[in-house]
Amino acid sequence: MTDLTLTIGDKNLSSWSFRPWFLMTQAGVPFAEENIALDRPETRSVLKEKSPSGLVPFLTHGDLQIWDSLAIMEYVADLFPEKRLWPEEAGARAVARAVSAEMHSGFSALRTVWPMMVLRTHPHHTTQAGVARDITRIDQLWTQCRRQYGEKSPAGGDFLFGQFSIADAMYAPVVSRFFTYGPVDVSAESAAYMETIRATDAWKKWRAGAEAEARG
Ligand SMILES: N[C@@H](CCC(=O)N[C@@H](CS)C(=O)NCC(=O)O)C(=O)O
Repeated sequence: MTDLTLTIGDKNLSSWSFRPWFLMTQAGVPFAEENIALDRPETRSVLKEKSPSGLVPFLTHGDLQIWDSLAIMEYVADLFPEKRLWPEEAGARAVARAVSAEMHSGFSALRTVWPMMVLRTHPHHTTQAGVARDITRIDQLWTQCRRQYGEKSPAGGDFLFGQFSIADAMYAPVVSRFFTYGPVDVSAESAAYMETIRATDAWKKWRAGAEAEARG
């Protein structure tokens, strides 16, 4: 199956684009990539013409268009069941979905005050209370996932649920933020998890893409 096209925004900035791109790249799902530069005078009209929601990312598969990062990843998981993009065990899968949904609908302080900027390091520090609360909760989630599922996973693996899953893709932009604005005060499990994400091929490829875009 090679007829999937994922349309994304700038690699330095577009955190929602990063998620399905990271998932599909890391899982070895074949797809073509289309880019729409954000923050340009023509961005609005291009998005309005091409994207069902006026936002990126969106996935095109024949006549079907799917907007929204999480829906795209669910669709990819359905198309490629052999990739096991959710944990196999029902309880772990339900928790992985809850963890992913919490990211999708939450952490607004972190997302607003610490926007993803893949190529930047320590642009500023802030002690804004909402950000601190979000960091605490994310640390708690990562630590709990690693202890209860990752470390006990029959298949092994250093990701949240052992083997790589959609939950990891949901949090990849948070890992990027923590490296940009950190250091953040997190558990040993969370710190190790951040290094696991940073060591993936998909992470390195996305970063190289951001650097290439910056060179123009
Ligand atoms: N809930 C959507 C959010 C998508 C979103 O907000 N995308 C941003 C980029 S990260 C966007 O398209 N912004 C349009 C713009 O900057 O003009 C998803 O999960 O995909």
